[in-house]
This record gives sequence, C-alpha cells and structure tokens, in this order.
Amino acid sequence: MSHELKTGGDRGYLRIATEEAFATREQIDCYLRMVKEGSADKGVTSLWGFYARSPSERATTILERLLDLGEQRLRHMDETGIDRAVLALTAPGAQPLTDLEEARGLARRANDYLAGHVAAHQDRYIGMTTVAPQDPVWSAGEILRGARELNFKGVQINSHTQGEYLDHPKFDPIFRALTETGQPLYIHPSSPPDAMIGPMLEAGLDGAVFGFGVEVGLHLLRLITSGIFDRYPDLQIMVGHMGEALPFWIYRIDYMHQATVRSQRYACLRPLKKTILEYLRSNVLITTSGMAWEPAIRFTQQVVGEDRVMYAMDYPYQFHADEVRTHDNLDIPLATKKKLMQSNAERWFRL
Ligand code: 1DF
Ligand code: MN
Repeated sequence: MSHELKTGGDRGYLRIATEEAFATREQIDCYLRMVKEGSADKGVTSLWGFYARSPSERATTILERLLDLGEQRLRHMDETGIDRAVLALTAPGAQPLTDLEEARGLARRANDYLAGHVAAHQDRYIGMTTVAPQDPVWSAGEILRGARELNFKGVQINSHTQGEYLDHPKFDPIFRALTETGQPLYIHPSSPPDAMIGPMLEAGLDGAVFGFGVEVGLHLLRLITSGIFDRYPDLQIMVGHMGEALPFWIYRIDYMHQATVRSQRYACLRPLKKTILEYLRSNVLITTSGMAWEPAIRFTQQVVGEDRVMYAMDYPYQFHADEVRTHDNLDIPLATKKKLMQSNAERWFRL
C-alpha cells in the first residue's frame, strides 16, 4: 500500500469513476424469471444464472452491492477516494426483454429510481440514462427525458440488443436524440449474442474475461465502418476496458480496412471521410475500467490522445483500492493525471 486514499482532491485532482454499475430488484427478478423459463439467451443465462443464483462469495457480494445506492456504496467510495461516480443500470439492462411494454417499463422505472438517488447525492452521483433500443422511438424520447428532466449526463447501451447492432438504420432515432442533447453514448459490454457466444461459452470465456471485450470492440468497429461519425460528426462514443483492445489493433484495422474498401469486396464497406484511427482521436472516448495497468493506460493515451482517456473503476465488479493507487502512481505529469482522473470526465459528460 503506497498511500492513503481520501476524497477531496488531496493529490491535486478529484477522482471521477465513469463506469459504475447498479441494479434494480425488478431487473434481477426479470432475468431470474427468464433464465427459469428458458426464454433468456445463452449469454443472459450464463451471466445472470451466475450472479443472481450462485452462492459464491463473488456473486453474493456483487449482487448486494449492485442493489445498493445508499450507505454502503458511499462508504466504499469514501474508502477508495472516489469523489464522484457515473452510474448506469448494469448490463444488459432492459435489452433482452422481448415484450416492449415490459422493457420500456423496466428502463423507465430504473431511470426514475436512479434520478432519485442522484438528486439526493448530487455531489457524489452522476447518472446515465438507460433505454430499450428494441423500441428506438421510445428510447429517443427517454434520452430527451433523461437529459432534460432527470439531470442525467449520458446514455448507456449494453452493446447488442437481441443480436442487433446500433449501425442498423432502425436505431437512427437514438442517434438523433443523442445529437439533439449533445450527450455521449457509452457502449457497455454484455454477453455476446447466441450467434457469437458458442465457442466462447464452451471454454468459459464468454464473460468479462474475453467475450465482452471482443463483442464491444466489434460493435464500435461496425459503427465506425458503417459511417456513423460521417453522419453524426459531433457524436462522442465511450467504451471501457481500454477501448476494448481497438487501440492495440488500430494499425492493422486501418491497413486492412482501406485495402478491403479499395478492393470493393463488400458492398457494406464504403469509403469513409477519415481513417479509423482519426475517428478514435475525434469521436471515441476510452475509460480504464478493468484495466488498471500502466503500460496499457500510457499506450492508449499515446494512441488516442490524453484528452480521451478517463478513469473508471467498474464498481462493484472490480472493486480494489490498489487499482486506484495504480492510477495515482502513474508515471505521467500531474496535468495529464488530472485529465485522466477528473477533467476529461467533466468535459465530456459536461458536468
Ligand atoms: C462483469 C464485468 C459484469 C463487467 C458486468 O456487468 C460488467 C463480470 C454485468 O465480471 O461479470 O459491467 N465489466 O464491465 O467488466
Ligand atoms: Mn462494467
């Protein structure tokens, strides 16, 4: 242990954690029912069959912490020096629900519940709107309500919705609402869809260990190559886990993408206005959730720029005081560290 963790900026910056999860009881009961009925996909069955039912220490403590937006969470923030937490409904939110009325209700009630806690602790909590992309027009309205009435500062979507990706034109109302509010979209992992999960599940690698990252990396890449940022040049998309490995891949992605576009091999791969690296540097924001590792953090700052990397803890899934200290101890200038821990979040969430 290198130093004590305190809130209040004793090291020259506040700590704003940007990918922090909560759950509602209704949400967990809904997943449990779907798992029991056999109506959940393989990913929800794997993820929530575990967290909602396993007697293991990991599952029981995480479930208890997800359900708390009160005393315990604030104490854990105090104990690890977290000044403010950007909260979002845990994955996959309302996205697996096939009954639209039920999906809208679950999302709306989660937003109202979060808004109450954010209002009660405005100095500690920041909220993101949850939506039900299976109803894109309703989701657009909920994004406006979140921004205008609930004081939320961004929108979180838990990657694919029943196997569909946000580059599909039907989701356009969501992007129009994001543009109208000027809010960022956080694409958070969820279990890969049935069409992708097979060989991952077989090896026990479908979750946060690997499957999450691969699936969100694909999602972001699909959005970029479909031209989302040519259509919405002001849109900012956030992803966690050090950019879900895209910064590390970017040289090869750009090389092969350009070669493929030139060859006209796929009708869906059209020329873009910029390189994919340029989009990462103008429209993508990356958080350090789950990746408290100096080489990866400094590499990503170098690739996308120090204004585009933000601290995240991923409470309660990855709650370790020593990971906060890793960020504090980074061998980077204080001004850069302040951007990482505080001011980039203030800028991009418009706090
Ligand atoms: C896990 C990890 C679950 C993350 C999450 O939400 C999550 C996990 C259901 O470990 O199973 O948000 N994460 O972002 O790393
Ligand atoms: Mn997370």
